[in-house]
Amino acid sequence: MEALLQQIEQYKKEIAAVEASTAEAVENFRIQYLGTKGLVKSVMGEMKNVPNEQKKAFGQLLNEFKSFVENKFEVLQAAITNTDAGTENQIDWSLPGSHVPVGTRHPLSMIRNQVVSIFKSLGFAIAEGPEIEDDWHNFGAMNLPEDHPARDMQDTFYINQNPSWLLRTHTSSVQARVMETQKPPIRVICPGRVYRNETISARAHCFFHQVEGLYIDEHASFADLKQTLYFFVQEMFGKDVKVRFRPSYFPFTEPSAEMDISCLICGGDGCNVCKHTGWVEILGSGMVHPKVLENFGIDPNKYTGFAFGMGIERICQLKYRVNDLRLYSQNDIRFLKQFTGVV
Ligand code: 2NL
Repeated sequence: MEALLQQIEQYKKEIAAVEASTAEAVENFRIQYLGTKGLVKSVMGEMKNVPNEQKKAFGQLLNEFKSFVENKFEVLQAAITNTDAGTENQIDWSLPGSHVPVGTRHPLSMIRNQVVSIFKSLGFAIAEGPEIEDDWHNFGAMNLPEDHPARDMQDTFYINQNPSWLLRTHTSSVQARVMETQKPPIRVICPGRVYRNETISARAHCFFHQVEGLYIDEHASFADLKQTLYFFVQEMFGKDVKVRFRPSYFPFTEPSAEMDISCLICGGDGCNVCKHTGWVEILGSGMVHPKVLENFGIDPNKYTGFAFGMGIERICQLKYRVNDLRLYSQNDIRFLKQFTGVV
């Protein structure tokens, strides 16, 4: 009996001295002393060798010992829990922040926004309309005869379920809706996506983006058209840019003209982009055809108008030298991240 009491005192000293700084060490302590094959269990097993009259006193002693070990275990566990909480929640304010990638404006959106804001500064309003159109707003009202090649299935996407619907081939359809619902004077620009049935290549795509403009008032003249468009290119490309007008043909304007600007790439000396002419085509324009005005009940003897249309991709190609139309819709981050200007 005496030997056993001394042994327990010895264990207590040992246990009191145990240190455990990791969760693993604390668990080893539990297994070694409190586990099913641990020290406390084996000491408890000594009860059977104790004479009956001493069982009560000895039982108390053993219970005390067990509590002592359990207490030590709790102390060890509390110590590591505190340390863990400390490392997990402690914030190192000197660490660099985590990088949050920021997107960039799409180059076509940037150019469109610039074009729009230049015409806004001249008092033009922005008009938008549906991409799925009917024949009248897209073609008929625009003075495109029934047999015009632009109406061909080859060029225009018709909706299978109802071939009287189509994907608009230009944003003139939006201006048609403006003339339908508003009276002159009219000053609108219509940015938007348009569709043509083309085989996709570097130089052609089945959709692209346009900005068209329409100005209708009493006494609107070809001089107004020229001055408006000249102002636009100077704002868009700089004061040094030169312009020239060439006679052209569109069914919805008469007379019609295309506008060229001096080549931005070579400054007019001649390069691949301007095909060594020093000039690049930038937009189409003209005086609104009297038949188009009549289609909307606008008296061509009282009102005249000018209109123009330009391709956003074309301007983007000139400004940023993008040489493949497919890049605009491939969503390749290596392409898109190169346009970092804020417009
Ligand atoms: C081009 C040529 C043009 C128009 C678009 C237009 C609209 C109405 C009436 C008359 Cl409502 N004309 N739009 C006029 C001339 C040319 O676009 O090459 N676009 C990319």
